[in-house]
Amino acid sequence: GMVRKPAAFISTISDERGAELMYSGVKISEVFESEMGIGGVISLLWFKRTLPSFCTKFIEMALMLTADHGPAVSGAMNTIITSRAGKDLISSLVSGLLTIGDRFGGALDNAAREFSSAYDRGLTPREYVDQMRKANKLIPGIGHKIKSVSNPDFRVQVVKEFVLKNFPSHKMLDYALAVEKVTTAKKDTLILNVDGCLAVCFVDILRNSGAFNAEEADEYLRIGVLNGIFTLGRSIGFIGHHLDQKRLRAGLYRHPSDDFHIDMPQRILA
Ligand code: Q5B
Repeated sequence: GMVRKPAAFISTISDERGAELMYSGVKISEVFESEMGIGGVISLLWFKRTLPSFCTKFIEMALMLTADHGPAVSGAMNTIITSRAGKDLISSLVSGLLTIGDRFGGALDNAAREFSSAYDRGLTPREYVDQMRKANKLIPGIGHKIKSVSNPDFRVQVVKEFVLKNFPSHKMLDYALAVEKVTTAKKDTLILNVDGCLAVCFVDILRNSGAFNAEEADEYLRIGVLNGIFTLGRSIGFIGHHLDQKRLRAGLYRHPSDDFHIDMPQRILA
C-alpha cells in the first residue's frame, strides 16, 4: 500500500485544518461557550488539559499581577529607550523582554527548582539558607530592590491570600514562607518576592492539585514553564510603555554624561 512520508515536525497542541480551530482537542467555539478565559486557554496550549478553576484563576491572577511594575524596572526602561529611539512595537517589546532573567523577573523556574529540591531533601528552612550561603548562591525568589518587610509587596499578599483560601494544599508556599522568616531576620529586603511566590504556588499546582501526576510535575520543573508566566504578563506592560512613549511623542533619549563615572586607561604611545 501507500507509505506515508515521515513528518518533519510533530505538533500536539493545536489544529487549524478542520472546519474549526482546535486547542488541544477543544473547538474554539467550546473555548468561548465554557467561559474558560485566558487561564483556560493557557491550560490547553501549555499543559494540554483543562485545569480546575482555582488553577486557571491563579494563572489569570499571575498575569494581572505581573502586567507592570512601573517604568523604572530593567525591562520597562529598555522598552522605553528603544521606543524613544524610534523603533516599532515589536522591537521595543523584545528589547524589554531580553532583560528578563535570573535577577529580574526570570527567577521563577529556578525558584521552583531550588525550593522544591530543598524541600525534597528534607532541609529545614535554616539548613537551606545556610547551604545556599555556603555555595555562595543567591536564593532565587528571595530579595527585592525596594520591597521589604516594612514596605511589603501587595502583589505577594494578594497571591498568598488567594492560595491559602483556595488551594487544596500549599506545602511549597508554606516552606518558602518559612525560608523568608530566616532570610528577613538577616535583612529586611530579603522577602519572598513576586517571582518566588508565584513559583512556589505553581509548584503546589503541579504537585498537589491532582491535575498533574508526579512525572509530569517533575518534567515541567525540568523544562521550565514558569518564566513564561512573568514574560507573558509583563509583555502587557511593555506594550503599554511603548504606546505611552509614542503618544507622548517622546524624542531620542541620551543619558546625561555626568551620570557616568568614566575611568579609562591612559593610552601609552610607543
Ligand atoms: N542577598 C532581587 O538585590 C535582587 C539574596 C541575598 C540570599 C538572595 C537580589 C536577587 C534573587 C533573584 C530574584 C527576582 C537583585 C526579583 C523582580 C520583578 C520586579 C522587580 C522590581 C517587578 C535584589 C544585599 C545583601 C547581600 C546579598 C544578600 C540578596 N539577595 N541573599 N539570597 N536571593 N535575588 N529576582 O537589593 O551579606 O550584604 O553581602 O538577585 O529573585 O525582578 O520591581 O524591581 O515586578 O518588576 O541589589 O518585582 O535579591 O541586593 O545584591 O545588594 O544584596 O543581601 O548577598 O548580602 P539587591 P544586594 P551581604 S523580583
